[in-house]
Amino acid sequence: MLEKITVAGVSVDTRHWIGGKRVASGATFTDSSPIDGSAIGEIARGGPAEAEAAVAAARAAFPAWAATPRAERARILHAIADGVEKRIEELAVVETTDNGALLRSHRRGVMPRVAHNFRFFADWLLTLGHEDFETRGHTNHVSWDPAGPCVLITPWNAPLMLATWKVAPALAAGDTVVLKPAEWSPLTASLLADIAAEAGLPAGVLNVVQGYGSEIGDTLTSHPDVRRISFTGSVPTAKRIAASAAANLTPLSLELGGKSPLLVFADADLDLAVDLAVEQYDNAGQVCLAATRILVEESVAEEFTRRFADKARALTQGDPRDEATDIGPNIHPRQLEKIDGFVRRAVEAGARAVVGGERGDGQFYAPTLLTDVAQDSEIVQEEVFGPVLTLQTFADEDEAVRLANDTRFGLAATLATGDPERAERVTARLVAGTVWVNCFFVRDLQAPFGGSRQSGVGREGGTWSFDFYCDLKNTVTAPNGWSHS
Ligand code: TXE
Repeated sequence: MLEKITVAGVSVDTRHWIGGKRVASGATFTDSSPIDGSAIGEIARGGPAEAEAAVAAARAAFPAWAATPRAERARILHAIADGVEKRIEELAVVETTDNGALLRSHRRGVMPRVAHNFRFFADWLLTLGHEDFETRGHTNHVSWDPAGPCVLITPWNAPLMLATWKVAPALAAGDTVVLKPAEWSPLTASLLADIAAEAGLPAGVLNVVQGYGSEIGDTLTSHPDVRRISFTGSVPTAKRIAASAAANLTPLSLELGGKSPLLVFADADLDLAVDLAVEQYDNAGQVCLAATRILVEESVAEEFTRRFADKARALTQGDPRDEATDIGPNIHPRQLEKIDGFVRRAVEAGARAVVGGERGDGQFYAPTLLTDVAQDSEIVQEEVFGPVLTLQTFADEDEAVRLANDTRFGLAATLATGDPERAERVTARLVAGTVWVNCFFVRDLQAPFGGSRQSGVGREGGTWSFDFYCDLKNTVTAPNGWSHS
């Protein structure tokens, strides 16, 4: 195994990062690019031994990091953000090569947001006030104590973005971290380890272990020294992690999938509604928040569908490094098989592909819109995680809400309506962690983020992140302090 590989001109270390050192494994796995299916390189394939070593390193580094003054922790987080900003171009090209998402959005949107994740939680840490109050002359002092080593397990659809929006608050809180990136997109986590070390983050505070979740995951998630587990990924894996964490009752934050609705009312600005719908193909549909179920009021359904189809057919699919590309490839041949299977079974069950409905060359799937789908069908109920949307109609507000809420998920919902009162009424009845009204994907780190039902457990963002990554402690002191008189 080569210790370092060159990816789009950038040198990337393929080994784990444990206790401030690069560590190889005997075994490796091949990382491939979704752009053309070519092999990028061999990556260290961790197992229980590396998981143990990483947790031990995080445990050893914890007391000193937890005791580091907040201002110093914040300074180092800002230095990491500086490092990210200096390497935006490198991070963007490596991420695009690794996961196939658009280079232009990595360059201009995602990587600047990665830096912002560190700055935001560094600043928020400094505003986090201890609280004092009195009970019958006794003082209560509520403090935010660092919790300990955290295991952070992340997916491939937005690798560095999702990793850092866990890593940054955990480090800010004074916790130490074992990060396990997805095996389909392992590279930018390795670059983050370099950046953090250059920024002066002490050895062992951030550890990165590579490998298959099925081989390394259980050791991490059942480990008695791990104090928090934050996971973004699929529902079945989340259930497995929850079962494994139950051994030690380790607190979990789970950000899972969705089957979010876009509700288009007849009073909506139809052009806006069409734009919101087309936006759901972003990242080739591999977005947990995507509103993949379009629900349209009957009276405007035909016109909406016509305008949507025109726009969707005009999208450019191709090389994600090309500025003109709207939709890149899907992450992996297995994901493509999965998408194709969903669409084929839906069509066999009577669905009609108004747009797309088939694979393209290589790892591309044509942006697809399916109509004539039943509410209880697989295609309406299950997350596809590809550029596949369904369209259903509704007669009135009650039916819209009933259809919108009728899945086992509750991550997000988007409304297109020209009536503010309707927006308020409908929003109040929707089961969703985030509701967007006449907009989509506007995210602020101050806001709580997470899902209801099987879309997740817990919320992260702003104070909610510190709620999760800290142990809250209430200290009660007697009225006369230390003396008995
Ligand atoms: O997810 P997994 P996969 C959904 C989406 C997609 C499906 C499958 O529907 O089609 O999940 O994707 C690690 N212990 N989402 O198979 O398995 C794994 O190594 C500990 C939605 O890639 O959940 C990776 O790092 N960890 C989602 C991470 O879990 C384990 C984003 C996610 O992989 C593990 C991704 C184990 N036993 C997929 N097994 C979203 N919410 O945005 C695997 N992992």
